[in-house]
Amino acid sequence: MTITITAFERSPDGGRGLARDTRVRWALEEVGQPYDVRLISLQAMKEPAHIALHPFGQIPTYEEGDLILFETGAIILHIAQQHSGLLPEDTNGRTRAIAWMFAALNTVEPPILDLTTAKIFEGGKPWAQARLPLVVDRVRIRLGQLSARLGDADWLDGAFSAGDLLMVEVLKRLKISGILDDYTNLAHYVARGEARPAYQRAFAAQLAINAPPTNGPHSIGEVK
Ligand code: GTB
Repeated sequence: MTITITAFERSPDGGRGLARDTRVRWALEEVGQPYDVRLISLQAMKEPAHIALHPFGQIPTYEEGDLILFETGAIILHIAQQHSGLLPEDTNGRTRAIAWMFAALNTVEPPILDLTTAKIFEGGKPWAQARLPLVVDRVRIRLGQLSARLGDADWLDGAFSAGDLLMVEVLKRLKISGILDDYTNLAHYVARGEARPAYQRAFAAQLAINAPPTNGPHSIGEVK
């Protein structure tokens, strides 16, 4: 059955892979599932046709036959449950990997998103400079805890899983701030994730859309 995801017509990050379609692309590449991409403008995201797929008017969405999904956590859990390669076979290991998916999205991502908000969207407010250190502290608390748990392991709980995929996706947003460099094992963890061939393919696919070569025509085979 054909899988179709939605992505920004042109991501504001210019192809750095920070928009959340990248994590869905990565999961699909890890399990070897081909997919189509429907590109959508910021305006079309708020129109009824897209709201019918995504109640909050966001990307990515995921369509597969009768199934329509939104929320990257749900999408990646679905992919991981349908195909081997992203969750362990044993029940306890599988459940722990799912716990790491929730940890990435519920515990680690919120302070990191808050940092983006504080810097980019609230940076000009009169109180921004007073608030920023508090926000940074909350990020550092989570990174310290995560760094202690990861230790010198390659992945969070045995083999690479959907939990690692989401954790790497969440952490990589910090690279530009330099904060991640203070947690060497986490910086290496992110680099390990990004070095996976499946991530490289996912990254290249979004880059082809968001930062196409300027010196001549290019074709994006997957885009419909
Ligand atoms: N919880 C949802 C999920 O995990 O699926 C969050 C989805 C979400 O935030 N989608 C964003 C969106 O559609 C795109 S990824 N935003 C438009 C809107 O809400 O109107 C967030 C994102 C956007 C841009 C960058 N960037 O340019 O660096 C990075 C991340």
